[in-house]
Amino acid sequence: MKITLAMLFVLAVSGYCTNILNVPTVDSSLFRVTQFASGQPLPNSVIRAKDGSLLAVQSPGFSTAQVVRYTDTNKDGIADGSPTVLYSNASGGAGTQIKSAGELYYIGEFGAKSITALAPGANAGDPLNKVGSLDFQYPAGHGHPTPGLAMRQTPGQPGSVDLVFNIGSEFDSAVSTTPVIVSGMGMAAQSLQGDSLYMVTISEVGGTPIASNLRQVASGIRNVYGMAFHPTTGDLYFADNAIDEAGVANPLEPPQADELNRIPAADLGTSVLRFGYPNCYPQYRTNVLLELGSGACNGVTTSLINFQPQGIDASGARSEGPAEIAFAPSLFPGLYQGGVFVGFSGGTGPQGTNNQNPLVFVDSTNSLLQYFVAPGTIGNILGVYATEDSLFLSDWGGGSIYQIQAIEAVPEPGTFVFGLIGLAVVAGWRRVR
Ligand SMILES: [Ca+2]
Ligand SMILES: [Ca+2]
Ligand SMILES: [Ca+2]
Repeated sequence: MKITLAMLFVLAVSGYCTNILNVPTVDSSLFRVTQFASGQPLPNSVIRAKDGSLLAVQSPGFSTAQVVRYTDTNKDGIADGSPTVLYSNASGGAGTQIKSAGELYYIGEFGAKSITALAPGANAGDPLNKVGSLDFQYPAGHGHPTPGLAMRQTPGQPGSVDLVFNIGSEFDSAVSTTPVIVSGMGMAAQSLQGDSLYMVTISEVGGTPIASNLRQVASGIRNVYGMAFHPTTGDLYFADNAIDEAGVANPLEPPQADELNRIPAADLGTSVLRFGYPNCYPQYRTNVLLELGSGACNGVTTSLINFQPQGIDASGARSEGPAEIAFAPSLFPGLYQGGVFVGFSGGTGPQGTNNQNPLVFVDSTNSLLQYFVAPGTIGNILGVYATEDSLFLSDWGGGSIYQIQAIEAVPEPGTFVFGLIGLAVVAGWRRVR
């Protein structure tokens, strides 16, 4: 196959970009990176539909929650033009995540304070129809009313899915006092505690979601947004947003480090593990477990790893505010197998720019932590989603979706002369088969 200068020019201007990877920590020759979509209103989260298209939650004006559909017919990592709107709720407020483990999709609607169930139509491009919702009543001034979601098929119950969601903390660094009320999907109103994760089983048989068996699965969390089930063990991993710093300027750093935690599959729904907030937590920068009060750490399940600054320098770059997480694509190189990618929304540093917004990789032993995309590279990495061979990053503030695809095989020797763009081209064309 002959690659012409004209082709290279087209690629150069049409979204191929290897520069968001944290080179040389990351070997960029192992990946094809493309700007899948750009100029979009606050893209937040994506999921692969059954027909291979990509559904994304976007939020025009931070007021309307939408699900839009992208296709990439030639599989070059760049969407086929503007997406199609499949669902739009003008009173939904900003959308958060989109998840599915069966036939229905579930999205978080931050403004409506709902988790909304959407049914696909007969054809992949048909509108999504709202068929139910869980509706939350938060006390005024509640600090963390943001729905984070994880889903799995219910073990031993065909046609049912388990939905895990967070009830974040009412305050920044104190125990929540006012219950949150939930109702919907056939459930009468029930009181939920802040600082907690809950799981509910939802039957999708017949197309209308019916919820049951609502139970608390964790306490002592502050604000969990990113959650994912391990693809082989079924353990639930989640990132917890730590107690905030008092100000944005160094040396005012947060007291607590953001955490990666785990609930073993055997404990999920059978016991309520405690994770320490607000009185037992790892100190920022030192990892020292702080125990505020006698016995505060008794029985606490400690974090797997804490998100500490990596090679911090005068720039103040670091990670702050974990968002979605995803286990590594199964076709990513060996180093990444079994590991977790964690997006960070970041925050404005003392330099006036967001330099706390990396994509962090944690390896399968929870010992290696590295920036896969360095702080300050793109906007707010709220969305991280894995397919078999790709990570999709939703850059909320930057309005873009990126695809990072593994280049699976060693390319033929002749293709080396084309450099990185050449490799990307070859990988893209091979994939069209
Ligand atoms: Ca394309
Ligand atoms: Ca925080
Ligand atoms: Ca904790």
